[in-house]
Amino acid sequence: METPENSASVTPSATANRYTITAALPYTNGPVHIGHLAGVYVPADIYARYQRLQNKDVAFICGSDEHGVPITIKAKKEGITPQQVVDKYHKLIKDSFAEFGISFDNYSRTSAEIHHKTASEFFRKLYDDGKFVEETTEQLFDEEANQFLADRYIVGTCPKCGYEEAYGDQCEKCGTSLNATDLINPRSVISGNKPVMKETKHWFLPLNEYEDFLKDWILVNHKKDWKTNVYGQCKSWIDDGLRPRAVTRDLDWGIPVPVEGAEGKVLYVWFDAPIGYISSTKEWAEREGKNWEDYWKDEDTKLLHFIGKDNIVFHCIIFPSMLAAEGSYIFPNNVPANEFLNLEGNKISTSKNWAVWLHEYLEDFPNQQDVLRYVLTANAPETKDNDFTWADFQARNNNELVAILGNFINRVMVLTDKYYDGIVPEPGEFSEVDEQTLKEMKAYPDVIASSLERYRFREAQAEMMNLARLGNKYLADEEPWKTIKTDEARTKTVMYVALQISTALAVLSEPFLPFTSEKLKNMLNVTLSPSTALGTGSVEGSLGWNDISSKSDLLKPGHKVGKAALLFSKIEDEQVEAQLNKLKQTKMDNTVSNQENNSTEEPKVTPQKETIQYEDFAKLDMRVGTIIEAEKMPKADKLLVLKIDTGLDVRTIVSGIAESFTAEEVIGKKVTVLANLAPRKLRGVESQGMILMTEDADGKLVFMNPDTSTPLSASSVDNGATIN
Ligand code: B3M
Ligand code: ZN
Repeated sequence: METPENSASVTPSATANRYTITAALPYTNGPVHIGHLAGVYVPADIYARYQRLQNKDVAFICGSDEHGVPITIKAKKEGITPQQVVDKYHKLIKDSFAEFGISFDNYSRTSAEIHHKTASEFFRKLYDDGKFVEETTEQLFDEEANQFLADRYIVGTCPKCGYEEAYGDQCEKCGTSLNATDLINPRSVISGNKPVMKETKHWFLPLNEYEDFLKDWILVNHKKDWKTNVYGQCKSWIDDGLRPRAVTRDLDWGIPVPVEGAEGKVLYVWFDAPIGYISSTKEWAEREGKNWEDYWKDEDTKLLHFIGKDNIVFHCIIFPSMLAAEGSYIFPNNVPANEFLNLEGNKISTSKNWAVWLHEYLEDFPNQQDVLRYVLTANAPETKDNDFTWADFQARNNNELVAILGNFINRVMVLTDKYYDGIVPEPGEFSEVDEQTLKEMKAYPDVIASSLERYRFREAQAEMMNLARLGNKYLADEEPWKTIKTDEARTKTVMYVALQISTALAVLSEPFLPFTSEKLKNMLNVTLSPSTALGTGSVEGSLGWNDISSKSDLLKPGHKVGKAALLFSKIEDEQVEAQLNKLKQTKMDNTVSNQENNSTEEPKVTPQKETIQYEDFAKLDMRVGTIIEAEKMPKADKLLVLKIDTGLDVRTIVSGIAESFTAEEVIGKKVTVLANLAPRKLRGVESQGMILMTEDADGKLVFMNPDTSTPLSASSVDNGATIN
């Protein structure tokens, strides 16, 4: 067993008594899969259950995120209304969570009236207090669709990392939060067209005004206790400098902007969604007769946001700035964001159907929710992206859950029934081994708690399994099935000790394996305090987390336990093969549909642009230059910073060719330079022109240089973008 490294900082006395635990509101544009569970909902649930067992006052809050562009895109694709989309997936998602034992105190939805009201009032307060900057700016507009393009309606090249499929509000590759107008080479998701610029009025939250607050709050106060991935992302955004961010959109799906002169505009989904945590808390508090403000405005409440890594900027920078602007709220104490889970070596993808969907899992593995919870926690992407494989799923079930935990409990229950008719025997004198074993058992609540308080769920669960290992080893060493023939008194003591460990496991496994814990409690005939998701308060005779170390008899001699029931069953090779075949089929389907798409859509990828006149062409000032210096742009996969002698001058050009050429390779090359392209800044470096490139038959980039007389055609690449 490991001893806690810095238990001093996490002793229960240092922790709060009230917890508001939020889990990211899932977009209702598809069902939920194992990536969602592993990244957000299982760790959040473990934490909430654990705090309840500590008798803390917990509000575990979630709901469906029903606004935003992904939902309208889905509706368009399926030919139904956005409302139909959200109704369908809200139910599916809510059911999946319930089936997997995610013990939300409330699961609401952002289409709920209470949410519209809460979000509108929040906006209105900031508006009335003069916290917004109202500005008419030019935004991207799709003339064909007759619609402004924001967020996921627009894709283009990320100015920061060069990723070509970045969205209008965020690059999913490097996590940078963007304004749509930042994108290089933007194109409309609706029509594929290049947008035009059109004026429109919006309200901006001037994030720059919250820089000092954020610096102090995150960079000073939370440097030590936030996960390094979270802290690092925040630091880099703050260091890069924050800019005003539009919190309204020209869309017809969302919460109407509650001010005059804002007809046809709605709140930006990332403005309303986090307020969804507040409205969901209100809905719950109203139902339960509580005061919601205790959970959002009391300094003694610990607010925690469980999210995936792509949501960090919204929860650590934007939402806290909104809360600061409002003025009466507490700030999150921690944002334990996880990395991503892959599936069999590939990125989980809804559109490619590369996922294990929760509702499908349950069809194939009925009543085996805990197995999936266990494997996802054992493999949780806590510090880096991780891989889910079916082979690992099988191995962890068969070698750990069945062979260790299941086996131990089964032996204890069967022997207690057989020898003592299910009555806990009176122990004799404890041997040194017994004393040592009980002592070790009593140490586990603190050890597991220390990991949980630091959001190390894999470690915590591994320790819980170590307790089952302790029990298994104890039985194997003490062999009650042998001593029963020779030493009745000794056998009673051994069985008593084994029953205490079983009871400890019923309590300590509850956050991780709630269904198993439930069965175990029933078998042992004990109750937990407080029982799952049912509020607070100790019930006489029931067990809480800390009773494991403090109570002398967890199960008193004379207590009657029930019969053994199977906790886990072996997963057979055929079951694993069936899952792998399913994925193989998905891969084949994807290949076929790719080929189909390619054969029908290929010409669409690079359609010929409209005819231009010679006068247009004549405007291009092209020169032959020589690359005299080259270096890689730090932290950008694609960008090289080049110094080019054009004959006119020596100028700097930032070019997106680093994936095809090294800096050394290009020095001395002759290149064609478009010299009179308006300069633009990339990653803080001003690029003064563009070098022209083309592709060979294999799609490899080739310099259009005068020596090889490459034709001036196909694509030219620069400024991190492919200009077709
Ligand atoms: N719906 C993004 C997502 O599902 C978003 C989270 C909102 S939390 C306030 O990844
Ligand atoms: Zn990027």
